[in-house]
Amino acid sequence: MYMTMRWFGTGYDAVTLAQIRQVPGVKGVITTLYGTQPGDVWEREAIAAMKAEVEASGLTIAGIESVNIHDAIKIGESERDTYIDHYITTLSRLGEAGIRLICYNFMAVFDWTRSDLAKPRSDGSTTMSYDHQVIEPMDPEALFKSMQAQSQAYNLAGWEPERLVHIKQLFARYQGVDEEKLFANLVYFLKAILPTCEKYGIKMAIHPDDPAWPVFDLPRIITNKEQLLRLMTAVDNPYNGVTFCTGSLGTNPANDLPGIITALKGRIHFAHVRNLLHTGHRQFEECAHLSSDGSMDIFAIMKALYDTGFDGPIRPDHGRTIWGERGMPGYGLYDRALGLCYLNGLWEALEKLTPRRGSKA
Ligand code: DNO
Repeated sequence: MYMTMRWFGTGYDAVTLAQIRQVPGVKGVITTLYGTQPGDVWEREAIAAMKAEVEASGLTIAGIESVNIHDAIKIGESERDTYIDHYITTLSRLGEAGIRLICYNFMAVFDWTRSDLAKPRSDGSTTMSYDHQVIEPMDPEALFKSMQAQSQAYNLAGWEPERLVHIKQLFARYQGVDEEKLFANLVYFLKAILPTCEKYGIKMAIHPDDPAWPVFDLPRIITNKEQLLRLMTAVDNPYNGVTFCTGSLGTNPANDLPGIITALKGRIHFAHVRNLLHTGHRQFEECAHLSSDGSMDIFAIMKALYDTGFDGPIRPDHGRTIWGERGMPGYGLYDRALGLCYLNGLWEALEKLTPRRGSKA
């Protein structure tokens, strides 16, 4: 595995590359051109500047999270081919810059959803949490406003204000897009872009839906093992792969995370590893990465990744807000750095206990 941290870019992230460089074992960052909108063609100069800045800090760009997908592609509207062409141009430019991993999602309207971005925990930290009973009766616009209000004035990934001011129209455009249609649109998109991915060696890694059930009756197509395998089979190409996000798939306690990792062997191109505490039906809070702080067996997850030969980028995911840090909800430095060290420790133990053939351990 290749240890990374997510970094949102200068001007967007409270954490600096210099700080990330000092976290033990970090080799690269996962970043994006945060100022771009879904559908934009990324400028070569902007890609080059992003790369130069990261490399000057002694790190690499291990992948992009995300190159977001325009709603016309998800909905299957007539302009989708134009936006797919834009996506292909962006992919080619990223490929020319040596970038080989793209994380994206195919969620309708909203990216990840939470009811509270700063819920106090008994350990004195605050954390992001979700309660379906709070979300479901809300008006989608109210949810958007509540996420904005709690964002500490940061731009939250996937909650671009530019797009979401048109939330009513967006919902109307998704009328009639059921799960089958959304899935077919995803397959159409992947088939169109994969020749470019093959040309540059770019691995596409779909991020699962977060949470793993429908919100506001919008269709959800990437929530469990069956759906992931269906996608892997429908576009059976090694460049069509998965971001294995424990925090998203793990929202549903019925998902056997190590089992899904085993089933996806060879198709997991990127891993987000973090823990959650289930607090009720469709209710959870984010906790420390340590297994005993939440509901997941993080050792078993890391072991499944190790045993299936995972060798892609991995990153700690959302952290609690601790030690008085002020930062983007879920993306402060301190708790993610603690999580990262724990993941490194588990991996070192796995390597030393069961060396892989050819491994240095
Ligand atoms: C939230 C993230 C998501 C994720 C996208 C991937 O913290 O997990 O915003 O990056 O869904 O496209």
